[in-house]
Amino acid sequence: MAYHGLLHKYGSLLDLPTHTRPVSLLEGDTPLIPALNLAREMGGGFELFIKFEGLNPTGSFKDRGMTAAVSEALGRGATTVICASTGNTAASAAAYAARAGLKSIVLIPQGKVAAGKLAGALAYGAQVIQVDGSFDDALSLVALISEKHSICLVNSINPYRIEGQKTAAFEICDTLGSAPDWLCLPVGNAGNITSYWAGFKQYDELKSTGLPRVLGVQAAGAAPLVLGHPVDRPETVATAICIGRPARGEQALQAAEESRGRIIAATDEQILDMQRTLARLEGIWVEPASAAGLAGLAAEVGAARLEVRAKRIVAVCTGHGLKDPDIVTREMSSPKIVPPKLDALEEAIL
Ligand code: AN7
Repeated sequence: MAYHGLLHKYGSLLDLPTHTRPVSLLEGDTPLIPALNLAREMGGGFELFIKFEGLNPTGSFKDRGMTAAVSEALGRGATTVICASTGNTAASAAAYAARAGLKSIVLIPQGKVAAGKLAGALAYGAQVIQVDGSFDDALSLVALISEKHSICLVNSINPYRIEGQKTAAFEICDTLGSAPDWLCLPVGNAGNITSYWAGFKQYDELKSTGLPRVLGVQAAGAAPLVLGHPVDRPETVATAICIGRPARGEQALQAAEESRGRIIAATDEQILDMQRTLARLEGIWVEPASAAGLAGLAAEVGAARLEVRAKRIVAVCTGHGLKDPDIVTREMSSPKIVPPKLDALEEAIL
């Protein structure tokens, strides 16, 4: 059967107003890839799957919530959408707004957004404003301006973002036949973890698919939910999750507690190490933030803080490696140059 996108497939399970007018890029339906090599590297004895959300139309998981939020905004008669973003929300909002014929404005923290994300937002025609401040400053600003003017806010404070994002949990259950034992994922502004938990609970009530325990992972330099207080100057190489005051922090903590899971922090070194390992062992290249969930999992398993024997684990990889190519190339010396001669090539590679 032809695929018509998430609102078509799961719309009846999402709490969206009747005025909603679907705007879709055929997002979702992302693969759940078995990661045998990585599971073995972590010690083996369990099943590990990667939900590769970087394969969505704009290269990140944000497209799931954005199809819902922009569809609702269009149906309501909005003409302009706005968001604050560490990059992926910006690119997604810009793409869906373009498709809907809406104007999009995105606020990004100056100098802290990966090249592929900024380029995306510009390519899709967004008006991009850099804020001389953090993501959290930008989020406060868009909240204020959308209250004062008729501009639709499409950050995950917007409830329809959460509705659309729940579909990732539905897909995992549909593919596996039940919820996994553990779900691990990166946590920034905490919309995604909130949505997964809501989605799993809804599906369990409907289809008795069970509930996973949730392991949320923040970057150590931006870990307000681990520290128990906001972080005024968050710092991490995983720019996507460089967030000090998560809008849905309370709900993230609730998801961890209700699921008998937890929220932990991974260092930048652990995150970059996992990004490399995942690419080299599995052929799956994700952006740094997207490796945080797996980095946290590896640390917990390695320290025997998490019992994984015979368990089924799903790791959510939220964004594609192509979003942030600099992080890889800047650490490496540039590839060797040879003259166009066979003997020179032989000498270089054999
Ligand atoms: C790749 O784009 O907040 O905990 O403004 O881009 O739901 O915020 C991005 C977040 C994880 C964290 N992985 O998700 C934004 C933004 C990637 C991300 C997260 C983000 P949330």
